[in-house]
Amino acid sequence: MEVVRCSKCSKRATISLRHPKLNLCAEHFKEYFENRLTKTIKRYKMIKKGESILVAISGGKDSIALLHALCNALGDKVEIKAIHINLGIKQYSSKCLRISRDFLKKLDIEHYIIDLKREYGFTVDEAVSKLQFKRAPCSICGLIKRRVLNDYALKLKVDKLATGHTLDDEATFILTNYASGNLDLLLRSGPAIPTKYGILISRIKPLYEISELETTLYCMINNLSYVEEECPYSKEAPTISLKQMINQIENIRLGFKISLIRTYNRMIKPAISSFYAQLEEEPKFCRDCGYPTNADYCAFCRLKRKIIRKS
Ligand code: Q46
Ligand code: ZN
Ligand code: ZN
Repeated sequence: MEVVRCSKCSKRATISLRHPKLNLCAEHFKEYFENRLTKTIKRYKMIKKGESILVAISGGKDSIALLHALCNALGDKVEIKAIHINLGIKQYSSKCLRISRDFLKKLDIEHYIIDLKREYGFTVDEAVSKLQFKRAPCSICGLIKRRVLNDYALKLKVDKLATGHTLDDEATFILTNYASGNLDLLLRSGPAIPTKYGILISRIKPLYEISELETTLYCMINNLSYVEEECPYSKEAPTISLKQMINQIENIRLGFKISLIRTYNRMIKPAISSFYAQLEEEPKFCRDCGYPTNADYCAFCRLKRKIIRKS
């Protein structure tokens, strides 16, 4: 049987990528992954030297790979901190907490574990059970996570908040919102979202051009443990099957996902932005917490109030 050799050295290749077409040994795959990360950061001007970055760790493969690669590639150029939120989702959150805590302990960086129940008075499970007929669980959970992360990024006075969103997440997000014509959400997405009103922290997605297959391989090669089971609420969300369908298209048309997100950023997003700029209204700020909103109270404060009312 023919031995496949690494495209960079003569060692036996352990990984074969289809796009770009590369056969790599473990060492060169690590190097390739970390180079891709720094190239993505440069391409979208995500980080400046000396900035402080707060990385959100869920315990899943993407955020674990992100933090590990970020420390290796940029640990001497930027200040890296990490945060994990215990969301209180059945047994799933306990696993996420255990894996995140073990991983963070091994890294020599400042990190924070936030207990949603203790700090905000409710868990995602409680929020979902009280509001289940009004909103999908992932939409409730997403709102809570965005808010908690922003609150702590402000408290810790960091420059940027980094999340583990991958190429697969972004391609799925773009196609889903094209289909529903949700221009507002599309506009709020992208690889680097600047700070706004002095209260919304700048958000970056260093894995924007890196696939989930690559983050899985990176974790395996580096012996990084991650939560393998899916969140129980993800079964109700169509994301998993959509991702599979997008990967089927990728198998037929190599480079489809990258081309989709790059075209969106280069051509579609600027067009939507200029359309929305004409419609932009004066910002309002929540009467309770001061976060921007288009109503008297922001979505998070309204959600909190509903949960308390139903308790
Ligand atoms: S944790 Fe939360 Fe995810 Fe679970 S409820 Fe949905 S959004 S699936 S990444
Ligand atoms: Zn090699
Ligand atoms: Zn508010």
